Amino acid sequence: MPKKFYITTPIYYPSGNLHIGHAYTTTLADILKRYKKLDGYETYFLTGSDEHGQKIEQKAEEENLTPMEYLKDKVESFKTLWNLLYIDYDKFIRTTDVYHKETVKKIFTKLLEEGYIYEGKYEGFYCVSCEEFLNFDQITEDNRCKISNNAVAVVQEDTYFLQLSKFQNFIENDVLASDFLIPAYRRNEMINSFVKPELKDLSVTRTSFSWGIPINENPKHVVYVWIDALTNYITALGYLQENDNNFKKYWEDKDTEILHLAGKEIIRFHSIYWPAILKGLNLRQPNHLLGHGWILSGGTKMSKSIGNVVDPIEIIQKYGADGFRFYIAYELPTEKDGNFTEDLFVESYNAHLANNVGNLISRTNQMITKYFEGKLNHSVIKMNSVVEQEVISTINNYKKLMDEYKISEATRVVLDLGKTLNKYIEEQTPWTLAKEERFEELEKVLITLQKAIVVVILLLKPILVENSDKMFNDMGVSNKQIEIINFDNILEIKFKKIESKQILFNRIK
Ligand code: ME8
Repeated sequence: MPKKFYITTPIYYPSGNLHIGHAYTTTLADILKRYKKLDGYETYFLTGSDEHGQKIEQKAEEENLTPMEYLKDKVESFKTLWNLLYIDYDKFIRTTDVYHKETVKKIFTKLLEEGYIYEGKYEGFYCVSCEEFLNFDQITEDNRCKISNNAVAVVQEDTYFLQLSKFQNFIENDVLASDFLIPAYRRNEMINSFVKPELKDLSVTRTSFSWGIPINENPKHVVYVWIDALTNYITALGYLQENDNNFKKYWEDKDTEILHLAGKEIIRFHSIYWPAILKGLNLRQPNHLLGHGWILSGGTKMSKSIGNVVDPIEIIQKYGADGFRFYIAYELPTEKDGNFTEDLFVESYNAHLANNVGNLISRTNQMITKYFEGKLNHSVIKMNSVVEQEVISTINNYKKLMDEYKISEATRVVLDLGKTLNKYIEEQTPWTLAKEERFEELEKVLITLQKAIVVVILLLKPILVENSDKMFNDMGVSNKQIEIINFDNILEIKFKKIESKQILFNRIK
């Protein structure tokens, strides 16, 4: 039985255009999916859009459109961005999809019947931009939301509450005491900020606006963001629906590795509310939540509501998807905040893709073509054993790090191998071996490089999706071989005569 992997991104609000922050999470998810696939897993990758709520209702009104009219173009623009970035998602869920709305109603009823939801009244602060009820410590002295900086509204309305207090013990002693939330330091953060001071019951319906899913029990109430949004991770798989094959396969089966990705501002919802909802529904818990840091711009979070955003499409059109994907993978480790500016991007591209990886492939391709007409005799001469050991330990380190979702560190290990190989060329001076007609030694050096470089290409394949086939071709790997290559057989693959020489990762001036 193949191993199984289910990965999700947050479903983004279509209240504005997506920016680099959204592209960050989705690209990380895509890289992990592609890695798992290469490692023999059956994979399922879910992304989508979170379409209900006051913010969307207001935006549509501003543009004189119905919410559905407003959403149409926005959702198309999400998909356009994902296509430009080579995002290989398996399903795109819209929370306005009928199956989702019907299932959310059933989920609500189930939680109500189980006694986890009760009717009451809410009074307090609300940030429309974040679609979030706020405590005193989440607002500034002049009544602004500390996250979005927008003025908060004071609301008072009838609502249903999810009785989080019933899950206090479970969240503290099971969920947050386990390895569920990554990175580990965020576990204490959640316990100290939200769980220890006592878990407050969560308002889960609204009556002051109508753009949402009306509950069966009382249609003047629409489900408020989190029960609608978080449950997408199971409604998309068919939970409580006629065809629930994917739900059985990717959720109920305990052997499936389930990973949610989310930015740090919504870790609370994913590590407290979501496990509580699942527990209330008597469903299994996901294996991990990777809560990542923010991409900053001018020192604060890059965000639609602040307006300090960089458009990913401009960067991709100027420099290609791979450069962008590489920057995300390597330069923005998930455990801390990071920066994106065009200068930093160009610097990174030149140092790693042009000078290291691109240069390595192009030099080696040229030497094999020039000295051996593109074909080396692998059946007689073996690769250098010291380099071979280094290659094997690189594959092992890389896999270990990727299995811990440490994409940046895993990428570093591959770049280090690239540097070692460039250094190997400098030390072996193949051009001198050629001049002195020491062809056997020369062939061994080039065989070593050819075999080691295809490992570099393979390990970067989940990231450099636009160019990886071209890179393999430049090293004499046929398209047929590319299809069957994996981490176990990479050192045994057969090479054909090198015919291509493509210009990859030129230095950006
Ligand atoms: O929160 N740096 O949607 P959203 C890094 N609909 N990541 C960023 C980022 C930044 N500057 N800005 C955004 C919502 N993101 C809800 C989610 S899920 C059940 C419902 C990414 O459009 C990051 O993943 O505000 C963050 O958590 C998400 O976009 C927020 O997207």
